[in-house]
Amino acid sequence: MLEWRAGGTNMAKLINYEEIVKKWKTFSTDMLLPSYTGIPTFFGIPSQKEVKDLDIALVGVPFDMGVTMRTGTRLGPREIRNQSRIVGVYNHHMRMTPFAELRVADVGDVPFQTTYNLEEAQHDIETFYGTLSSAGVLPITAGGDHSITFPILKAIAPKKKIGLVHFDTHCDTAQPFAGSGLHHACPFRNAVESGLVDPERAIQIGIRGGFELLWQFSYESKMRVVHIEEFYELGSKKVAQEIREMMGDEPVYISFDIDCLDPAFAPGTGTPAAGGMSTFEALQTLRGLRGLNIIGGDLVEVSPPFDLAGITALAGATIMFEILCLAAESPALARS
Ligand SMILES: [Mn+2]
Repeated sequence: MLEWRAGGTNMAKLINYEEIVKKWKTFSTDMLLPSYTGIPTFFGIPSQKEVKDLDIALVGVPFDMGVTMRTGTRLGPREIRNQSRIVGVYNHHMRMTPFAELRVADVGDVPFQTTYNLEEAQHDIETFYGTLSSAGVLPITAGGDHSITFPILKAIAPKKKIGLVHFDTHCDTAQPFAGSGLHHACPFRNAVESGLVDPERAIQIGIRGGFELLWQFSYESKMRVVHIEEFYELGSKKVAQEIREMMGDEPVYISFDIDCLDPAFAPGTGTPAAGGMSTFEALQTLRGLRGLNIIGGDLVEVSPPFDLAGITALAGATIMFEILCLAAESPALARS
């Protein structure tokens, strides 16, 4: 017999936990514990290393050796796990919980052989996601800096070029910098040049700030760049509609850099830029993307040392949950 250990007997009457255990494909008794107790996995779901029976794996990539400015995102996955316990398990907008429909687990963090060599570290990331991909498991990731997205795409993108929905302050299509072409400001240049992403089915949303001169590649390769001013002119509904038209039924990856949000909503990040969208506006845009053929997603660049009261990690966990819920409806999951 399960108990509501916080002692809220009224709550226990309202929610039939026995039914939840019976119906949910993903269940952990930690989900019943007060969110400030226990070991903080993503959303309180079970932690397991074995991936073969999963539909979706939640993965941490505690890596920040790809940054061009301030560090700290290596601590992102741990703090997002912590704040995710506050986010909970139910999506009020979609009226669903992905844990009832699918087998989802926190598969832990990417194990690194080395974090002191970008090329080798990216190889470790690619190897880990290759295992998930071979098992037919869809990954949703908490970073880490944005350099992690390129090796993830290398591991999971099918032979056909995929579409990209990218929220960010920066286009991240810069040239090599300080001796490396694998840093966090160029994953999407690498993804296009490697033939993983179709630039004409790539949209970059929320772009602004003084690094504009670095994004020439986005324009030359015909990626769709939605500056923050245009985002506000169009509104989240029209932007979501444009994304849906651009992506159709083809495979799509969603990459969300938390610095897309205004620093008022996400101060804890390495390269913040004032004048961004709110957490709500980002969520509203994502909510317009139900039914896309999502093959994976990530939430990157949360840097807890620069955060205040967990605002950024909470926003990150909330957006990660929204992407997870979108993925839960993806046709890409209809594999078995
Ligand atoms: Mn970025």
